[in-house]
Amino acid sequence: MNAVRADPYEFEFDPATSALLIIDMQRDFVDPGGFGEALGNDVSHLRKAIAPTKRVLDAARRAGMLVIHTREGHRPDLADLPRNKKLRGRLKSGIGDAGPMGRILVRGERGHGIIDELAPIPGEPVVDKPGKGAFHATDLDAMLKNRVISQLIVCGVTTEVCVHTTVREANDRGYDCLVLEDCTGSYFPEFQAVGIKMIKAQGGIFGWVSDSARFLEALAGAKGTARA
Ligand code: C5J
Repeated sequence: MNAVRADPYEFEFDPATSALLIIDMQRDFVDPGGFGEALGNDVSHLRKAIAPTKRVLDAARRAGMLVIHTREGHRPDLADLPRNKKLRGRLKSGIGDAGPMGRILVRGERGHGIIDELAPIPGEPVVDKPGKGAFHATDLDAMLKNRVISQLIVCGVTTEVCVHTTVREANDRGYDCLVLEDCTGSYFPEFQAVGIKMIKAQGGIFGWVSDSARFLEALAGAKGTARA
């Protein structure tokens, strides 16, 4: 086993049974001019996660680890959009409406796509999820079980929403999650701080927290067990 320096204690992992899970690094959340910014959010808080996530992504690819990307969004006919999600926020322009980068959070639209810096490459599954959690109404659990994955290295946005929901879902399904703090982001610095704290509180109630540098150090020294 290899160990990453982490809180509340070291995270032991095997690259062959671990996957890098990158949550919702989509233009509409992260890029200037997208839906997130149109709602009045400062996307620079999220953009800080791009460079460290890219370093982790490159290293995971080199190590032969499974890499999975997720995107939050809906069918063009919006048949999978719950009414409460459509109505929430009383927005003038909400999900399914015309937005700055195409129809907001609709699959196939530019804003729904993953940012160029972290674009998936052939062979990397992309999970389209209609909810906040990556396990709800998706085949993520089956994909992980079929590949005998038991540990998730988690990056992405936003920390207190889709990252948290996914980590909680994963934890309840028996996966150990290591969240890389500098590879996550929230529009609200106070939510970022407390969201990260909550994961590792009480002996790691939802999982472990580390950062990209510590994970890269551990991966560089990892025993050669990754899949081909
Ligand atoms: C949100 C997400 N915040 N990916 N989505 O609606 O966290």
